[in-house]
Amino acid sequence: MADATRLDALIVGAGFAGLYMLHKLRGMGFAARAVEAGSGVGGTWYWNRYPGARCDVESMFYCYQFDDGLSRDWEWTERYPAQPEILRYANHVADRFDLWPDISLNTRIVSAVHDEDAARWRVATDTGEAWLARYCIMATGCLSAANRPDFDGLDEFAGRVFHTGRWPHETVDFAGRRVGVVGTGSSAVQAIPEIAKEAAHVTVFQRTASYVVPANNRPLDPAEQADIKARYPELRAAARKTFGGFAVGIARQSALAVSEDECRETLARAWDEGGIGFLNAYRDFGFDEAANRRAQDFVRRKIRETVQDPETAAKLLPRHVIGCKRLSLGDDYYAAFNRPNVALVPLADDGIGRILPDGLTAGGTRFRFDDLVLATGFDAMTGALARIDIRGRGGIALAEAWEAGPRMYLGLMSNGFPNLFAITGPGSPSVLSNMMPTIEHHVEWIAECLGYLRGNGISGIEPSLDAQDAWVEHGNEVASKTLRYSCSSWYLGANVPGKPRVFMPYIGGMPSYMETCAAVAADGYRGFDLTPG
Ligand code: NA7
Repeated sequence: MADATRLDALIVGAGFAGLYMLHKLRGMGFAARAVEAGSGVGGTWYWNRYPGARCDVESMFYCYQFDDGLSRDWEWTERYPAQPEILRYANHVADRFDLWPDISLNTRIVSAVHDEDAARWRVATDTGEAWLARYCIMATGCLSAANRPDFDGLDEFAGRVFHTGRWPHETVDFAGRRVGVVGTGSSAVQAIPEIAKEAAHVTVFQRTASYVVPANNRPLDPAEQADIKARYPELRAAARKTFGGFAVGIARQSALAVSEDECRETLARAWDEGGIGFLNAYRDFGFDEAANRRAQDFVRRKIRETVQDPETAAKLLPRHVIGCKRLSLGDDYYAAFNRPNVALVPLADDGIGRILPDGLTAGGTRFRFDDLVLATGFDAMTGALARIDIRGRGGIALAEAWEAGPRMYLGLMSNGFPNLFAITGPGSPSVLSNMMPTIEHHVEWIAECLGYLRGNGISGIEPSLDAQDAWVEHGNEVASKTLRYSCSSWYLGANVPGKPRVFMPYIGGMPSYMETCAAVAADGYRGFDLTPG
């Protein structure tokens, strides 16, 4: 470590969070560097290259707002951006702001250890490089650590194994192949119809049936795009006032205040419009079980109408609260099961039995295929941090401090880990919101904070235990009032065996969250201990 390179700020990750953080800090005169495990920038959109990968937030709002020139010049082609287009956008941003000289690619951070005497983070990489940084900023993403189940026999599978979140860069040819897909979450919902177009046969192994509403994707009309751009200031300001920072707000009316027919008509309009706004059609889908059942019934009816074989349709009917797990968007998921080359296998409680060289067993039945696609999601929100050996004051490991679940103040910092920030960390709205403006909000808060520390001769910042405990308690309390607690979702860590069940994102809504963050800063970083020097 003797020849560690000194920096003001080391940023872990060069996805949208890392790119903007780097740009922002460089602009303030800080010596900053982003270190990225991938061979390119883009984070989520670098790794998730599976067929059909597309964002479920509309293009015109899934983009940075910090630079008017960028907003003006970049043209999106579709209502929802496909992965290659988002990746091009990330690369355009890196080019436009000349970020490349300060990004290390193909470099994975393996450890970050706080050196109390030096008041610096000693950061080591898998390439043998070392950095000594005053600030360490985790821009590691919420859905970046792939969840690869430890299936018995997986290593013995003779064919190709793909994880949707670690898709190869070269084109994968499924022509003439029999493909097994495990998982029916958002990634599978997008990938299955595309793979089925090409493969000889697809067998889908479903543990939990998903609610899928149409995206209603379409090309973006240039006039429509120009109109939205012209109205960006007002539209973005309006979005900031919505719960999730999306372009669509939540209706004020209860689903139970109208007749069943009227509710169905409203939902039919939302269905035809497409998008995650479907669940915003009434205000209480997220809070009231009876209201929620109306939306559930609506989608179940749509599944029965779409899927021709009644037995298959019945197997596809979800049973849980809608919106409890992340709602999936897809225009052709249910219809894919009408294809003669797609079969659905609901898994019993004992799940996948064993992977065999040419397939797998489940429920005592043997299924044969050539390629295995694991659409099994992510160790969300904490996984990417847990995979780095992070040690704070007194050598305490983050994994140990978070043994019973993540603990952060405002989802930004954790007690015992001075000068270590997370962008969209657990305890912030993150995955419940539109990630782009949410990322920008955190980046700007952190940048302002570092500017404040520098301007006031402060060398260290760390949340007090009291403030952190109160925030975590508040987060739990808010979450307990919603229906999100009622199913096994990745929001709760329930998809990863052994992970503590804690509702990780903050569900109090973006407006109040942003207000709190601003008030904390305006109050001289209330709840944080500041170290002069
Ligand atoms: P998700 O939404 O976590 O979906 C993963 C799917 O894989 C889901 O159907 C899981 O069933 C299934 N799964 C996970 N582990 C297993 C095992 N061990 N056996 C069988 N099936 C399993 O991940 P995605 O990548 O689709 O989407 C992640 C987010 O990206 C999404 O929410 C959007 O925000 C974008 P389960 O439901 O846990 O029973």
